[in-house]
Amino acid sequence: MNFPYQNQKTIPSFQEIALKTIQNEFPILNQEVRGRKLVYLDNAATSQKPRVVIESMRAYYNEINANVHRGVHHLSEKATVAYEAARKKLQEFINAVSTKEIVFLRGATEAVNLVAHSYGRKFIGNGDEILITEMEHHSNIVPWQLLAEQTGAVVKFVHINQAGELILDELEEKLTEKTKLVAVTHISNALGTVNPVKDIIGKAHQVGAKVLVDGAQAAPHRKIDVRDLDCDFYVLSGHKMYGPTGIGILYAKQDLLEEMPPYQGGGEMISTVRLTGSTFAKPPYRFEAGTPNIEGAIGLGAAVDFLNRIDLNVVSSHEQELLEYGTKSLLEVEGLKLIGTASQKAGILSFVFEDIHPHDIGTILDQQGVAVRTGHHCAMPVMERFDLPATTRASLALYNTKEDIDELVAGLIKVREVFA
Ligand code: C6P
Repeated sequence: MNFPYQNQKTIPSFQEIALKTIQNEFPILNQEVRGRKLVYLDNAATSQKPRVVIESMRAYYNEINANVHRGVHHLSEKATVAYEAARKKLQEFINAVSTKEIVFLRGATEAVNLVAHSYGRKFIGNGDEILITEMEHHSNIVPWQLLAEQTGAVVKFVHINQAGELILDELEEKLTEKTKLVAVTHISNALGTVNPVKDIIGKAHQVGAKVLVDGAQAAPHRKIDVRDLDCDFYVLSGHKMYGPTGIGILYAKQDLLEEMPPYQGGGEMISTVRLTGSTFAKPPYRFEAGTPNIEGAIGLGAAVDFLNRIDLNVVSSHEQELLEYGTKSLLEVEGLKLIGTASQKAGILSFVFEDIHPHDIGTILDQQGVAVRTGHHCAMPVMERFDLPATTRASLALYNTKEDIDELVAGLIKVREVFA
């Protein structure tokens, strides 16, 4: 007789129970896609949202919706308090010195563009150098190219090796007194490489360069401490860290923000406006022209609360365990090659599989209920480096499980059957 209670494997572990509870906080995960349980492995593109984030925005509209910093009436005061409380949560989340260093923007892309337009046009001129890397997302490449076109500055690159790691000797060679700014990603969205940003920042500062760190892929997965890093700018997107879309932050050291001219003009960012000219508000408001994304900021604040409560160190070790399991499982699939094998890696599994086009792989996986991203991942120079048009990318979040990886592998076996 098969009596289940004599088999310990039928009893869930502490970790399995905790994961189930976490998954229950994400209503969207509890659904079937094409008749199969949804397996969501496209977290680097955008993460799913926990109940607390969704509820915080619903409550904002149900209870306190009003414009911020403008009214003396009750609702406006409440909305302003909630909006500024969210700024405080972000400040503490990344250990910034002051809320004045936190600018709410649409996301990482807008934040890099702000720095390029405002800091860049004032402080980076003809012949100056901007040092970026071959593994950057387009949003940390194109703004610098546009700036260089406008100012005569030169964009230089640090290349990556076959494992997808920055060639640090090259970085040191290319850092000179001409370098005015280094822009580097904390974690590569296409390869998963975790860059030694603290060392890079130290080296850049020795030649007097400022450093912008693109934290879009880091903030959901590890504790960020901008004071410990000593970065000058840090950008992140809320939607990748369990918050809503359309909101993110630029962190910048206060003295830098004080010196930076406005990026956009409009309401809120001014001190006085006369027909003959205007003066501008202090940071961060100088950079928040117009009515901001109030519900987005509140939702992002709730996402920070959620991450604090779960504990990013726990998240990080869970995802690291999954990454190891995923790496091992994928390498057992014959004909599969991982792209991005850095010794320091986060939960991103980018791969090619025989000579099957990633879009076909993605489509067949989708038929099995498995969501991955396929394409160049807005990192075309990375694809060029590995001489590939595209990869398939599975990216992990705190609610993923070993079973999700097993489903991915089972889906890949199906892909092979279809193409046999
Ligand atoms: N990467 C991905 O699937 P926005 O679009 O502003 O929220 O984030 C841009 C961005 C900047 N830097 C890095 C390292 C990123 O990964 C991203 C967004 C998504 O990989 C969408 S292309």
